[in-house]
Amino acid sequence: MLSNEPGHFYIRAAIPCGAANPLLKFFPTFETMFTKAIVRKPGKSVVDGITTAGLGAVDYDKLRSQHSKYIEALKACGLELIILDEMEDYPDSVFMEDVALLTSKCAIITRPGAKSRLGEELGLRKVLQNYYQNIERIENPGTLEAGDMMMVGDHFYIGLSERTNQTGADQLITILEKYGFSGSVVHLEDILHLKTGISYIENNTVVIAQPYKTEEAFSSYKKLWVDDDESYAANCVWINGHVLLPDGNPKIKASIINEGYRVIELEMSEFQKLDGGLSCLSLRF
Ligand code: CIR
Repeated sequence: MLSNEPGHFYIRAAIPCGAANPLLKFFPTFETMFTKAIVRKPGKSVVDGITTAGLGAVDYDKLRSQHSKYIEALKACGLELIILDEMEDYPDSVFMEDVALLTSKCAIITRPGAKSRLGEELGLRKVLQNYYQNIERIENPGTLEAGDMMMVGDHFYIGLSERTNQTGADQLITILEKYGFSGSVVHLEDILHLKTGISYIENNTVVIAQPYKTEEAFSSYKKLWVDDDESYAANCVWINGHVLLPDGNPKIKASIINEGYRVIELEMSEFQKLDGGLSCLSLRF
């Protein structure tokens, strides 16, 4: 099936697709192709972003350089970049992923659960209108940050966290079903967002950290386990056969390469100080 709706399109491979398929290493068959990404430039206020990391002060110049390299990596994966201006009033606005969920049929503007982030989503409709006919939104009292959403084909896992509440999740599921998608919730504890600890890298495979050891929701996936000393790398990003990975995580890097993916390592120290991972920095569609 090939569909060219606004946003990403899907190519369903005629041959069985999966990491278990030894052909994958030689003939990668992509289920999702992304063509674009939206990022937001980090403002100077980013150094005051929300954090629990305790990793010290953010070096703004270094962060900007890391952000530029991130953009180059997205381009190297074949994406066209849409780069939005800084929002100095919103220190965490560089973490673009949280304010919208982009699907192949609609865009959903979220309603951040962190008080200091509420408002980051305003103005986004104007940008998304260039790419989507169907734009939905999460309404008060729903809260939802898209770092809590993990897309697996037509299904969306929704983490219930301190940022995403049941009302937000219910609203999202109603919207998803309207477009022929489905959604299910995963209860989170001691983790910021769902994707802080798990990333779907296509081919029925997840990169997954220990907090999800007993999580039934992911039982059917092939799992590449991330050890505790590399837990930050559980947030990685699949783009068109590549996997973006934070540098300094040799064990999970080797596992991902062994599955036939091309790994691009990126220095992320300044974003890690702000509890932000690789997926948080862009909306891919
Ligand atoms: C926050 O706490 O909201 C930001 N400092 C980090 C957001 C990370 N976003 C994500 O995991 N999707």
